[in-house]
Parts: sequence; structure tokens; C-alpha cells
Amino acid sequence: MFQKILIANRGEIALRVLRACKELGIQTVVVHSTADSDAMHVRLADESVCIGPPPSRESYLNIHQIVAACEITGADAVHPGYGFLSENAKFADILAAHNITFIGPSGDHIRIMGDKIEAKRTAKRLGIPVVPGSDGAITEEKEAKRVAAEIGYPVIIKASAGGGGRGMKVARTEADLEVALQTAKSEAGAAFGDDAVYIEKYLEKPRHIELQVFGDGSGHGVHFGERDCSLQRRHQKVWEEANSPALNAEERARIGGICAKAIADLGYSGAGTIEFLYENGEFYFIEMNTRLQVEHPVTEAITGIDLVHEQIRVASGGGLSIRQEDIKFNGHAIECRINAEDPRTFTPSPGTITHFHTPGGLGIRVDSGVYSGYRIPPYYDSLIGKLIVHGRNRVECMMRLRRALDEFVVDGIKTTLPLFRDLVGNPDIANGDYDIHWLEKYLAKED
Ligand code: MV4
Repeated sequence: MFQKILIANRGEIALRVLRACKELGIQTVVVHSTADSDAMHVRLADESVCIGPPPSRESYLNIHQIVAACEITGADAVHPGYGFLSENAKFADILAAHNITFIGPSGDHIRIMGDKIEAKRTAKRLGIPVVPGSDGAITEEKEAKRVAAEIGYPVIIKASAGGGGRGMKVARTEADLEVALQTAKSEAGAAFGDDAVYIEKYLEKPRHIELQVFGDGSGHGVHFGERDCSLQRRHQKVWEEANSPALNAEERARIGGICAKAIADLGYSGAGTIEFLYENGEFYFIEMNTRLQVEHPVTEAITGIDLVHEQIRVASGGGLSIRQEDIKFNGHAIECRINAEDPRTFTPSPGTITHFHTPGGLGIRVDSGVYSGYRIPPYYDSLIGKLIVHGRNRVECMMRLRRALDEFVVDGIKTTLPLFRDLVGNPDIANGDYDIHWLEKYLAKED
């Protein structure tokens, strides 16, 4: 097991990882920018190293500073959290070259999944159902027309270096195709320095359902069920739940089995998320994330397994603590992302939190790095905490969520809490009847 882990992140996820390290008796080092000296996780860590000024590029994304902090403190592993360097293959490779363990998959696995064309090709080869579309990159209009005619309109053109919704164009008819292809290519080239694009059948009303998977790096893979992340705005998830209200146990076992086997065959190590669009009872792979995700606590709630413990165990060579047959899905969990934002416009609202009171009681978890008197710096994303509620079933979970939202107090700044108080009383949400477009339509109506 590791002696000392360096946490290369900030905010609630830095605290989340710190808690796991403490439980496992591992010493902790945090690196932070000058904007984060007062952060909770900096106060709680065994050691802290200031690595630079507020801009991420000069601190949380500064590989050399982070490697130097490892050498100075003698950390033997790095947990990257999510965002920042968590899916940076070069970072994983550089750490390996310094004999520091990256708590995550190999640089090569990160690289494959970062290239969306390569990721899709790999998924298909491993037996994962993918969205019908081009086999690789499309460069010529003629080729685009041939593929689109074969799969049928509408189609979507996506950047291979994109992901997470960046660089996508929909073509509803052949007349739209040339413009869509050219705009997608030039936008991809400008944004990512890589203009490779591919074509897929455009699914009109899917849900976003993702499978939590884990590999032990030596040919074993398991799945921890799915999360439904359909409620999002501008590709930012707002509310996530496990299980998906749309799936039954058979569907879960089937897609889960496919994913676990794929992870085993790939020789993947650590936590991963296989993202699907789900429509008319069918799963269509879109991307794989090679990190721990923001919404992992809903999976922890229904399985009772600490996924960060598992990440650390696997990275240290100790293997997974559980087998597939021991993973049971118990009840229902919902996560609400509390952002320092206007609840309607989502405009960031940094500033000082004058009063912070979190709900408690059975089935309630709050993951947050903020406290009363804390000043939210304006330099980073606006997530200030997550409310995760667990119940024996979805109805109980929703009742408990409503009560928890009533107790939650965040004064001094705007937050997304009022949005959740509205959502929890909405009939579509109560029925689990929503797709990836539901929230944006709802917000447009409320204006
Ligand atoms: C799609 C799609 C429809 N059809 N692909 C957006 C994020 C990126 N991960 C993939 N995305 C989509 N890909 C096909 N073939 C619709 C979306 C999409 C979306 C997906 C998941 C969650 C929210 C979304 C919002 C708009 C579009």
C-alpha cells in the first residue's frame, strides 16, 4: 500500500480523496494555488504545497510543479480527481517515468479513449454496441454522403478530439451535410488542433446512461451498475441518479456484463465510465471516461462500496476488494449538484458564503469543501457541493430529497438549490420521465 498520496485537485473532490486516504491510513499531500490557501482540504491535509498563482494553467495543470511537489514530499502516488490532469495521458506517462503511481489507468488507455474515433473502434471490437456511423474519420463530402445515406438522416458530425459535447453538428438532410462537415472540421481544427471528424446516426430523444466499471489491470473487470445523467444543461450535468428510472434488472445485468467483459479484455486498470445513449430499449456507446466522475457517490450509495478506496487498492497492486457476484444494488440514490450560480441563468456567483448549513439524517450525504465564511474564488468551476440522497426506492429517495433541500442553507451567494426545489415537485421528474433535452426545454418554458 502507498505511504503517501499527493492529491492533484481542489474543492470537494480533493476533500473526498483526502477522506479515503485518511481511512486507509495513508499520509496526504495537497497541492494548491494561491487562491486556495483557505480551502478546507488544505487545512485537513498532512502537508500542503503551494504550486502557483490562481490560473489553472500555472498551478493545477502545471505538470512540472506537481512532479516537483511529489519529489519534495516523497509522495509515492498521485490521485488526480476529475477534470484538470485526470485524463492527461502525458501526465500519467511522466509520473510513471518518475516511479510515481498515477491512480488511474495507463497513459495508453487514456490516449485511446481521448481519441473518440479510436475509442469507438475499440468499444466495437470489444463487443460494446455503438451508434451506427462511419468506421473512422471522414474527410470527403462524397464519403459523408455515402455513410449518411446508409445510416439515414438525421446524422451528427463529431470531432474526434472533442467529447463532452464540444464540436458537434447535426445534419437533418443531405442539403445540410456539406456545411455541417466543413464547419465541424474547421471548428475542430481551431479548438483542438485536430480536424478529424466522424459521422453518426443522430438520436433524437435518448437518455444519457453511463456504466461505472473497474478493471484490476490484470484481466479482471466488474461493473457497478449505471447512472442516469440525462438532466443536464449545455453539457453540464445537473442531477444524476442510480439506478436509471428507465432500466430493469435484466437490462442492467446485460449491458453491465458486456462492459465488465470489455474492461477485462482491454486489461484496463482503475475506475472508468462507459457512456451510452439509450433510446427505445437499445444502448449506443458514445464515449468512455477514464477517471472517477463527479457523480460517483450515487453508485456508492446503492452499492455501499467506496470507489476511491477501490481506486487506491487497484493502483497499489492490491486488486479489487469485491467480485461481481458480491455487488448488490440497494435502493435508489439521487445527486444534486450545488453550483454557485444563478438557478435560472447559471451565471457564476462567486463571493463569500455568509452561512452554510447542510442537511443531515438517514440517507443524506453532502460532499462539499466549503464552510461558513469561505470565499469562493472566481477562477475555477462553480461546483461548491453535492447533495446525495439514498432511499429504499425512488419514491422514498424523492421524499427525503425534498426534506433535505428544505434544510439546506447557503447564504451570501446565489446557488442552484432553488432549481432543485422546483424539480423535486415536477411530475415528469417524479415519474422519471425525462430525456437529455428535458431540462433545457423546462428552463426555456420557465423564462
Ligand atoms: C449524440 C446525440 C445524439 N445522437 N450522438 C453530447 C455530449 C457528447 N458526449 C455526446 N452528445 C450527444 N451525442 C448521437 N449520435 C446527442 C448528444 C447530446 C447529449 C448527450 C448526452 C447528454 C446530453 C446531451 C445533450 C445534447 C446532445
